[in-house]
Amino acid sequence: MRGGTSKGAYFLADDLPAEPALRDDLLLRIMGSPDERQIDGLGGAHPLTSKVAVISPSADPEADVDYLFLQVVVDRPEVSDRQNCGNILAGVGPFAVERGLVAAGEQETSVRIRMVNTGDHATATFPTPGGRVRYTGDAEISGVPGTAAPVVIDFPPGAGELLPTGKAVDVIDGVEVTCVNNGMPTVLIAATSLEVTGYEPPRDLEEDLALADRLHSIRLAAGRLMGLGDVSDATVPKLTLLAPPRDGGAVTTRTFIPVRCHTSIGVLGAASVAAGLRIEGGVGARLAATDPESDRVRIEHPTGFLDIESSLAASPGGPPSARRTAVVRTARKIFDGTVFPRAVDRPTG
Ligand code: NQM
Repeated sequence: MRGGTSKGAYFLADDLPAEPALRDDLLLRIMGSPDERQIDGLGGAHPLTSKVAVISPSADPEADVDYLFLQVVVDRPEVSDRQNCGNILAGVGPFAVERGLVAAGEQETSVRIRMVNTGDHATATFPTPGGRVRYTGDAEISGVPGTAAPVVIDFPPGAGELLPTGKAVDVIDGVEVTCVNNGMPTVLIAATSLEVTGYEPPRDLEEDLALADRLHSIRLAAGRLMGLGDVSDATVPKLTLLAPPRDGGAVTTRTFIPVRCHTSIGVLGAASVAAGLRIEGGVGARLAATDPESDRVRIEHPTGFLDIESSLAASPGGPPSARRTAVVRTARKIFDGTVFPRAVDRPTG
């Protein structure tokens, strides 16, 4: 399925081995990793198209289904559960209805989802006229051609700290950063403090090897400050370069996930950016144009913008916390069938 601006393989948990090492080995062979072209599997040779959702009925009374997100690394034999994905999340509700885990409503269906990676919850609402998922509609999201049915996703406040380092600003390698987590650990950096404008195309930024070195070093240090430990092999925290808006939004972004530069922006990444822009004294507040009267934040990215509703709750004497986050995405069923994984390699000779 396509979920938002990502694409992945969605599985019922029961159809995969329960043992994580066996499951991951199978998923690598299904997606065609490790191989930078993923030529022998379903993966699309980019982190945004090498994703897996594992869905099962939930034992949590607050949820209908459990959603485990797995990032299948393209060019290394690695599968990571250390991050969540709000784009792939957009396909979880429709998948749950298609597979009979949740009964469809006559007009629309709301599916309560427990996101296993973080323990946070989300509710996805989408049209199901006559009890069948409708994928067509007039919602448009930047980064996806055409229009489709809206999937409205609501996120109640998560359990973690919005400012995991306890500070609005940390200085790493002489660069001011704001470390924020509103569903996705993200390091906000003013693009100009890394000698780029923040308006460059993703490919130009990816080819800047000096920039890559600096981002790598900042990320390792930020990971430790954020309590994530050694993140050299993890896909979090993400790094978002910020610049003043150019198209009427609140801010322009270029997000590293964490090596490739996102062609748009992740949903939970955007949730973290939106919340981060409202942190008093943070690097985002200085250059963003947020409207204090409105929860709506338009985040510009390389292929357009993402609108997100984000509000914070002040806590007297302490850092603020997230109150509510909501976003509109779309999703589409692309293929339903049997996948034939690459066989386990046998030694030759
Ligand atoms: O932040 C890419 C994506 C994502 C994650 C990434 C996402 C999110 O666009 O919620 O959706 O940051 O690796 O799919």
